[in-house]
Amino acid sequence: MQRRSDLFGFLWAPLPVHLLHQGHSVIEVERGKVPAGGPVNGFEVGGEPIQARGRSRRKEEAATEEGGPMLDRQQKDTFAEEGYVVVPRVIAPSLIDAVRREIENRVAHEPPAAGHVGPHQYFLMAPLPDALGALLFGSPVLRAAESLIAPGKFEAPDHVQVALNIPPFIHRPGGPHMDGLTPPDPSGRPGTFTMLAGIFLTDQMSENAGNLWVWPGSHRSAAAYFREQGPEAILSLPIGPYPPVELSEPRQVVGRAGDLLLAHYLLGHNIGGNKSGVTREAVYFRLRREGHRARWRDCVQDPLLEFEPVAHHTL
Ligand SMILES: O=C(O)CCC(=O)C(=O)O
Repeated sequence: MQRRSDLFGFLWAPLPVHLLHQGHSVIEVERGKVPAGGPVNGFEVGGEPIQARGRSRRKEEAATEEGGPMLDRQQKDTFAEEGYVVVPRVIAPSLIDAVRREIENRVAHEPPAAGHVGPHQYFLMAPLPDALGALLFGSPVLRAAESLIAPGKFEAPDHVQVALNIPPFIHRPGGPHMDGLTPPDPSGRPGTFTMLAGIFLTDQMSENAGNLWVWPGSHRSAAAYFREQGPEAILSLPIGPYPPVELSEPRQVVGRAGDLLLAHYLLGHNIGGNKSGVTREAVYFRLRREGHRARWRDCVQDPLLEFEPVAHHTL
């Protein structure tokens, strides 16, 4: 087990959405020492996606058919157990291409500072640009995410995050964070939500290519902490934006353009380094199940409360 010991690792936390404007650039300043990541959920580092083995992988084909089954039992159980799952080939290449063109235009109009490396983010508020809205509403993404909360539905998200990671960025995160805490919602409520939906716009099949880092199972440890300390403890965490819990070894999430990451709100995660020659491009939607705002206290103590299809899972 890894115990977080590096305070410097917690200096960075995402800016709250209500303080972010289009084109706001977030520079991560944390530096830290973390053991190398292990095999990655759904994939083996540098290998073929496990889910994709034995299946044809035609370039212009989205993995999931309209109306077809979404996450299978194993993927749902993986989400419950590890707090995240990567679903291959959810978004059609034509949608990915359209979003990348939109991002290219935005970068041309609001570029990062000359010589900037590492994270560079755009938080776009609703109404979302067409290409970005289509990622969620014109693809199987929403249905895939909702298959974890059925019969629940998500509210329409009020923003989308375009997350670039520009090389060469020599960096290892010192520990995880949770989103929406520094500072919380203007209402005083912490900015909790149900699930992060991340869409890979570029391939990130090897480590240290700008990949998101996650701490598998940390959603369960965080929930145990809030059961013990009470949910309001989320607003006064002792060392940065994550509860002081035992952590597993971190993993770098790998996947290809068009793959979908679904991550539990409580899953500890952070920005990684990028030693590849390519800017990592991803888009994140923060999805909140209808009614979440009123029951956030229960959600942070009972990690599967909003996830009926996996609620049987013994944690
Ligand atoms: O750029 C990334 O992949 C990570 C972004 C992140 O950690 C966040 O926005 O909370």
